[in-house]
Amino acid sequence: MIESDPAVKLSRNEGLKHTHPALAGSIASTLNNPELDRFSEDDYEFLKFHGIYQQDDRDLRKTGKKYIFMVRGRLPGGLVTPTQYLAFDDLASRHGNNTLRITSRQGFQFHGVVKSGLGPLMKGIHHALATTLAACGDVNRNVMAPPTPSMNQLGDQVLHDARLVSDALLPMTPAYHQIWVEEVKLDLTPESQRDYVDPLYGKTYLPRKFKIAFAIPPLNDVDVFTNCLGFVAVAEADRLLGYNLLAGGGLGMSHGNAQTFPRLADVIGFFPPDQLVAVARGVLTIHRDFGDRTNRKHARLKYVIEEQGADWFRAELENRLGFRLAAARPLKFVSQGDLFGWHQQRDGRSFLGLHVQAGRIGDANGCRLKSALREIVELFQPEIRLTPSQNLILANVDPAAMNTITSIFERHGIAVAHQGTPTRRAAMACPAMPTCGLALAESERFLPELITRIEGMLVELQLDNLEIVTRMTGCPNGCVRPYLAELGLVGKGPGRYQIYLGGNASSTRLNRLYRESVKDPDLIGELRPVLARYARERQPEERFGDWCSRALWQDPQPGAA
Ligand code: SRM
Ligand code: SF4
Repeated sequence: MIESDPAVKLSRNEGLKHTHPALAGSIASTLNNPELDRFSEDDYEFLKFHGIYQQDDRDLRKTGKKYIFMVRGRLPGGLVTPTQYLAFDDLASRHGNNTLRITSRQGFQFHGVVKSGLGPLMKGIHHALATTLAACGDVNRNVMAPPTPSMNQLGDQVLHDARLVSDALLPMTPAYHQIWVEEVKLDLTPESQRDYVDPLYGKTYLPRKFKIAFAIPPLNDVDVFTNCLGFVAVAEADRLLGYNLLAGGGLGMSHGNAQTFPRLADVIGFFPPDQLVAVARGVLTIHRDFGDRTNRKHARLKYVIEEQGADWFRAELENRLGFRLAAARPLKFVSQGDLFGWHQQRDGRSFLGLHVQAGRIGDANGCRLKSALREIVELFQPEIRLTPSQNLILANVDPAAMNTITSIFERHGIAVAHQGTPTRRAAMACPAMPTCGLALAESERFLPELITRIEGMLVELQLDNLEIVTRMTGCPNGCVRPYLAELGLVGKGPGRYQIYLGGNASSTRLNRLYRESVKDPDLIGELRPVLARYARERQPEERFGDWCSRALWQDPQPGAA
């Protein structure tokens, strides 16, 4: 609670939030000024709370900066109605770079939007009954939940709970609607905005972002331990008994700054379903009140729990809740990732799991995924679900439509029955170049070629059908959670990567740094001897990540559950 101590120097963002608590800044006047192609540095910080990032096309920097915007949709549990999907597809063609990007938190991103397209894009998203409010910024972000159409009633209940929590934690600022939807003329002077106080977040919101995920064991398809707050369903015969509460996960770190590190959440306790929203608010307000507001690199809930301890955290939460949490129930995860191909739902209808390379829905290289999806959604109106592994599910499909859908995909160059090797399907990459201002190296654009090289090496070593969970990022912020992968590649500089090895199949163990900086052409050369040794030494059924964790280091790497 350092905010009230005048001797403490707060970060720049704290000052901005304090003087503009409604988060409007001067966004509206810049938006309506056709002479300007960008927003001010201050407004850039407020735009994030509205789900918008000001970027520039880094491929074009040599010839001068071209400002573009990324817009991120908030879609709890990754649920998208067919009408929304068609609207997003259309908006991406008209105002974006003609692609939709599935994010690693089940959201959609529009890239390459120019300033004059921002207003119509935002309005279009609103008309599709979706929002970008709080998709970014110092607030609770998109809430993740298992997207696979439920094989039992529990899945529906958990999705419902995820949406409940998401709604309960939304900021209330009227600025979003006034700027992007109603076009009401706002009194934008700082004086008029100065006294606004959000009922939950207060005047200065959170010290930093906050992330929540729901999981249903034994599947950990949301990487629940990497979230600030995790809810793990505990059930008996398909009936939800309550949730195990996890807190203090997070992955972002900076090269050369040992004060920053990836951390898995602690298991705190168990509570019944009717306390869900109270517990979510309790954890969020601990972050609000105890998070570091002086140093944004140290401002995540994970550092509060690391430094104060899980017992302190539990006592503080119980104090806020006014009741004690029960002891955590046993919890075990066995796998992460998605199902691919056609499967049957509990209600007799079908769903299709579709691999989307690095989450990018577009028409390129003979694979016209965007066009295929548009045709299929128009014809059959399936529900769309976005997965935390950047894939897509077409749900609630009439079994009679399966063959036609499969053939539409085939006509557009997509083989539903053979969606790539296990390693390709299990790979993820963040956007990095050319849109991400923080990228040190390529990621999404490099992934397809890198996987082709890995596939070649696996054939050479007679490991063809091996699944190696591979995740690549252009910098150490960890946007596709590379620190849990069996093979993690993290950008160190142009064309150079750190290699991390030793994550497990259930996403419950952090991997370890194996090589500090390897040039892109040397990556396979570094990996081949490790894979060759694994091929010789592995136990029956032993995964690559488990072997690395056991054989490459003397001391065991701690895991979660
Ligand atoms: Fe992220 C910043 C993309 C999930 C940790 N992330 C960014 C920005 C906005 C760059 C920026 O600040 O200028 C990236 C935009 C790139 C672009 O051009 O689109 C970006 N992050 C993404 C997405 C799109 C990656 C993807 O491949 O899907 C994901 C959007 C999820 C969503 O829908 O909300 C995304 N980011 C994550 C995750 C994974 C997760 O949440 O499960 C993490 C690690 C978990 C965590 O938060 O610890 C993550 N992103 C970061 C960080 C480091 C935060 C930290 O604690 O240090 C940054 C940098 C920052 O916030 O300053 C960052
Ligand atoms: Fe950008 Fe780094 Fe996130 Fe990749 S991991 S999107 S390079 S911030």
